[in-house]
Amino acid sequence: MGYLLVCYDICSKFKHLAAFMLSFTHMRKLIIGDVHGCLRELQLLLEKVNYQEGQDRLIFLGDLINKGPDSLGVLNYVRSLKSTTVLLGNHELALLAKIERGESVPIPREMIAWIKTWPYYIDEDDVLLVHGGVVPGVHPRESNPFDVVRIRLWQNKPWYEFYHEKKLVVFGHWAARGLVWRDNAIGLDTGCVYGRKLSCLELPGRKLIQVDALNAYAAVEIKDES
Ligand SMILES: [Mn+2]
Repeated sequence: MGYLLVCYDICSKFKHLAAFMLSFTHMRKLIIGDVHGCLRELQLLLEKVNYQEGQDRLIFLGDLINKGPDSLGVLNYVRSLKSTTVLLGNHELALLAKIERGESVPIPREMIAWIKTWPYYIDEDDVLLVHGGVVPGVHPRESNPFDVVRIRLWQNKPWYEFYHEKKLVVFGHWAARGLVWRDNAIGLDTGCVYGRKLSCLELPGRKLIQVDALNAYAAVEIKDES
């Protein structure tokens, strides 16, 4: 029995050591809130976080496009970066819906094909990533993508008031609410396109890095529902 305990002890120490060593080789996850065409601010933010292409992993929470000055510029730029994942936001879903209806859009075809490959959620060991939020009690994989991408309120309260899992959820989409910083939920849409800030969360470590908007590119909508 004592021997087993010693073995267990050594194994668990090794596990910690392995995790510690891995932390040096592991990529940082840099998670970016709603960009909405704010190309210059995005470039400034990546400079500020000292983004290292090929070493860091970039994750965008969706809504790269619309409202701001250079949607296509942002798409081109993000597409040119390595190790990048982009989530669908409601603005990208609306774009894809327009195309489905046969309407013309000012985005090239190959860009649309790329957008169609974006997931509407990412579930990793340390974090669950969505544009809007988590429908209470339902994993995103079992939810309608439109709900995951759009949810803000549930029974008149923020959806995260009903989220009690340990796993951190990082989301965008709620510029009116701004930065949300809770143990298990972090909201990163800090309204850059409205003249506020563009935000990045660095994991591990939960470090927040922000840049100021260079302009207010869009007027705040009354309900800021999009
Ligand atoms: Mn949104």
